[in-house]
Amino acid sequence: MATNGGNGARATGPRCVALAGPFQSGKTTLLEAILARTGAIQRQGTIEAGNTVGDASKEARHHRMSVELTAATTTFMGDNYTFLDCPGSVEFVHDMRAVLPAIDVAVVVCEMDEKKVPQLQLILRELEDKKIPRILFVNKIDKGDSGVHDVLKLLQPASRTKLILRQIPTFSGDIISGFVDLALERAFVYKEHAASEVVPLEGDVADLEKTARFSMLETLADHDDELMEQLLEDIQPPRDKVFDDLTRELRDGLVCPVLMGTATRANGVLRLMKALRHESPGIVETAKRLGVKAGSDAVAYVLKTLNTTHGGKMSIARVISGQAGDGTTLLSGDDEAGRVAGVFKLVGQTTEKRGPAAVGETVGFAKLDKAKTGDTLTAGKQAHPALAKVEPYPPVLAIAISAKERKDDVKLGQALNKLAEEDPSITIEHNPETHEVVLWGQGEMHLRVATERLSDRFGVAIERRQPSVGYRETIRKGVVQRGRHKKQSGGHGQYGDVMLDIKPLPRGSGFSFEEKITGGVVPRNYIPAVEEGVVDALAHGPLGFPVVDLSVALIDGSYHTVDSSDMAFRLAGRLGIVEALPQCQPVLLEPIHLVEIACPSEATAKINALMSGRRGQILGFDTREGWDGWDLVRAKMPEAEIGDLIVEIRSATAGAGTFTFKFDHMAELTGRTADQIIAARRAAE
Ligand SMILES: Nc1nc2c(ncn2[C@@H]2O[C@H](COP(=O)(O)OP(=O)(O)OP(=O)(O)O)[C@@H](O)[C@H]2O)c(=O)[nH]1
Ligand SMILES: [Mg+2]
Repeated sequence: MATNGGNGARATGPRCVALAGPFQSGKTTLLEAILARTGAIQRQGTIEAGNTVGDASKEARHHRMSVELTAATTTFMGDNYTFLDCPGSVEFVHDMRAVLPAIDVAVVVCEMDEKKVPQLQLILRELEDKKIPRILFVNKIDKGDSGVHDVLKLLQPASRTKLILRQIPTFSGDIISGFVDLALERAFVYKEHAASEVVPLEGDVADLEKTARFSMLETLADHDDELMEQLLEDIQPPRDKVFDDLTRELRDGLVCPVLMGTATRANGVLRLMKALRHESPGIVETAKRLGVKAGSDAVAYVLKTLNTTHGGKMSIARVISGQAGDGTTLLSGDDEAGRVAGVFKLVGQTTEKRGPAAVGETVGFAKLDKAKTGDTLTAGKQAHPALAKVEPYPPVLAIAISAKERKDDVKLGQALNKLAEEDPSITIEHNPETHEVVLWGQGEMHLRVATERLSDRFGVAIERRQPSVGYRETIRKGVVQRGRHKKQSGGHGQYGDVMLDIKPLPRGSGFSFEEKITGGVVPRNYIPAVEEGVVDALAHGPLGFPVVDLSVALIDGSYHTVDSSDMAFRLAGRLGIVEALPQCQPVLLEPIHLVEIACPSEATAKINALMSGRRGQILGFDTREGWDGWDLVRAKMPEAEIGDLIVEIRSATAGAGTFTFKFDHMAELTGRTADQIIAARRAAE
């Protein structure tokens, strides 16, 4: 039974811990080390050998990176822990963001690498904003010159809360061979794949320890007056008090403790587990944060829902209150999410059937047909209000896709729905004008993995293309043109005759139709048909694109009492336009968007150059409000140039930069670029 953490007392019961952090920092390797050290697996696999518990999907193995969430449950000193290994790539960040509401604590795995500090900052900000307790784990300290001497100097700028060093490294020559735990005041030497060994704390190391411990205590004392007094009076605070403060200040997000280690050798892993066991909050605190009262009806949060290769659905969920077992019917909002057909313990893709899930546990619920990632599930009649609503970031890159074979069209539609249900950061758009199915996502790899899943998991082979740009055309000059449709073939003929006055309109006006018929030369009832004919013709102008920003007035015409019909007038209207437009100096229009790029300030100059190189018109830049060391660059840019803009922004900002865009206006485009676009359109037709 979980007990209240109180003011520092150890939380108990099942934990749910996210492993987050910048791209490739070693999260999946750390998960592997944790599972090996806690006995959930026999041997620690490696990314290089492709045998880790995380990243078990074909796509992840192939790309050697995490492309989705992995959940794995293990036991440590009698407690149950579920780790959520989150992808580090910004393109898959939604899988991390979606789990945050339901976790007790995040272990943010990072490296002593200046280039990755902006990415670390992004992740820490998200955790800070959502008030999620967090511990930093500085990984890869086996790497030569890991700069670990100055951890705080390098990493503090990434965190708005104070970092506190919980450990200092000890060296043998240039190599880190162990550490001192500053709360325990004990020195350890690392053993490969085994528990570190306690060694005497003496000599220089003891002196270093004193200084480092003092600064740890000073930081803790910022939020504890009693401790501050003890420090001022040179009184050694009791060890329990230090642990209580560490626990409370971590729980309240006042500090971010820093641990370190080497995931590949499982060094520092037991220390991390002990910190989680003794200092991290548990389900009681998390339920409180979410505003869930302890009650009898189960409330659970869907961390991720998956359609497995065998077609079954598995929803990874954490039970926040009550319990849920086989046969429980769960609601999501007012809809039924489904009936639990099996509760599973998850260790990556290995699943093991188990009994009902108790409060705090993270399990797989099978066959919740309607569950989506991020849903709040409730047993009982009354739905619990949503625990969180994590809006995905707006998509930044698109591809147009179609089934390779016509017969797979329906299957493709179903597969796309499933894809979006698993990953809300993918959106699907049907372009009614071009009939394209456009897949929007967070980047190149995100879309590549999405299309790989369509074929591997859902069995639909697809073709991908660049999506069409929303070009239009307009006219620069007016004309009065006659349109006459006359056919005399045997019996009943066809007759429609109109005179159209066509004029350009200001940009953004669209299209207007007016009739100025006098004396009934075109009978009233045929006029709508004329307009329809005009609209038909405007859908496809002489340059190949929809025609906008013009007015058409019906000023004259004639009819035939027997042969005139709606159809004949429609054709006449259409003909008039088709003949008129080439005389009106047609010109191409391209969509221009207002683009806002957020980037670390050191990349601003590069971003400016990048924008100018893509026909962008820089409007200016500002510091990004509330973001130390970041700028916001604003520009107007043609849609055609935005296509893969994100790829270049990311490469200029070590992955940290982002942008948003919104339609601004249509602009005339002439010259070579326009000629090429028109020629390409002709060729495509
Ligand atoms: N030297 C060293 N390399 C490590 C350590 N931990 C991980 N690596 C290597 O770093 C690379 C990335 O490791 P992963 O575990 O996939 O990192 P990740 O954070 O899960 O990566 P993403 O999920 O794609 O962001 C692999 O080549 C690992 O072998 C470590 O402690 N020391
Ligand atoms: Mg990973």
